[in-house]
Amino acid sequence: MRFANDFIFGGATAAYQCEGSTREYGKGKVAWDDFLAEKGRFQANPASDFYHQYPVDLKLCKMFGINGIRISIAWSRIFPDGTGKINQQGVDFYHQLFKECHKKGVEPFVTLHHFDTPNTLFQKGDFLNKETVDAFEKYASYCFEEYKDEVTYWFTFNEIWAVCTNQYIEGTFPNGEKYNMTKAFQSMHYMMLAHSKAVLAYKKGDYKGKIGIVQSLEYKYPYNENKLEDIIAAKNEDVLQNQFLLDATFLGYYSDETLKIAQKLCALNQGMLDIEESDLEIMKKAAKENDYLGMNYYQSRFIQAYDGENDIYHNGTGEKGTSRFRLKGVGERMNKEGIDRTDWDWLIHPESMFDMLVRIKQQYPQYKAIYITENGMGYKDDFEDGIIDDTPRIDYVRRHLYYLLKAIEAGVNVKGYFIWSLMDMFSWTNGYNKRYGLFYIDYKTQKRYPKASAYWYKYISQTKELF
Ligand code: BGP
Repeated sequence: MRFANDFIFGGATAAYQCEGSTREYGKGKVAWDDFLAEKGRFQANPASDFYHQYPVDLKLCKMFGINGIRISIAWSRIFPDGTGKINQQGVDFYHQLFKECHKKGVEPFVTLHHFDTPNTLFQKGDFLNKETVDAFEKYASYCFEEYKDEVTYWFTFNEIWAVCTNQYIEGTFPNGEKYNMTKAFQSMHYMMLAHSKAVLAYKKGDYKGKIGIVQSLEYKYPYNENKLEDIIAAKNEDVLQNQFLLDATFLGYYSDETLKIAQKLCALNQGMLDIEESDLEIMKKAAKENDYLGMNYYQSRFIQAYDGENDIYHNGTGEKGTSRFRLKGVGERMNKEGIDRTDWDWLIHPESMFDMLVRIKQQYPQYKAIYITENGMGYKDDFEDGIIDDTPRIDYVRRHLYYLLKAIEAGVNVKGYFIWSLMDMFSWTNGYNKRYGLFYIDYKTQKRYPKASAYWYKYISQTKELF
């Protein structure tokens, strides 16, 4: 089996993780700026200095057969306070960037929000406050019009689940709150409302391009598939991360099963989800208009029933075996014999990508197309004698592409694959020793070096065959 000739072999980036210049050129503050400074472990400057180095990165794309790039616009570069005053320098920067993409024959796939709500809105409650929903719609509409000649492929949000779990359950994103299921669900709902409003605004504008959303999905298997408690635990986690957001995306409402489980999980915090009928009206209209789903896929989970105290520990250093994720009344994530893990305890389980793709086709037959918008392996790359041998990363990607091809064979319409990441960059909760790039970055000099995976990826994109 081969990849279709128009298949996108892309590389993914995100503004805050690669641009650097976080407080320069008129950019407004985001909550991360202070959060990282307080923690004192690492910061997002200069990161990969994409703000200045993008011509180099796009040249590398062209040289290495990478025909698509995921870029996100930093909302606070355009609207430093989230709404109101526009920062022309920021507007111009993205014009230049998109123009350079086209000059190099690299199609930009542009995300409007990748974990970086402007601080002014964040401090007022972020997406728990409907003011942010409306501000997002305005920002999105501004970008649709401003960049209509340069951007054909839009995504509203990157990984609503990651935002909400890390902000309100795991406590690894600002403001570091933990175990608040109700806030996580409520914020997911309002972000889906914001997505829906932006999709409808785009379609109303009658632009020539397409629009969708990026969700981060993980297949949830019961640890013991013969044990009812584990089956229930796996379903809890599935609704929490996958089904709640997939329902909102494809149906525009929450199925009875989804709602029942969501309310059960909110009740664990004596909370209740507030979903207004008028929100659902908007979401139902928008659900029909999504042109594609972006699916970020890294790993699966094996869940067993858990009734002890909440206990989450994030392995942000790469010390294998230190992660814990146990949520009272929801479930506990387990390792599984025979399934290897990265140093950050992410399970390497490529078959599960096939299971997730087929599930979407079966459960939501109305989906139109899917792009794998992120997949890749965090690895402690060594730079030895000018050679960066990242064979484990090549294996990881090869095995995922194999199951992706199998899913296409099974009838799933997958149009492209973006490796996370194009080049090494800042990792939100892990810093700089967790590298993902096809291109190694020496952060002192900002020089780029192709890793073995870059040469391998080039070969695949040129031949359209998997080796
Ligand atoms: C996704 C995000 C990316 C990126 C990636 C790797 O959730 O969309 O921004 O960071 O995961 O995650 P990490 O950097 O935590 O290893």
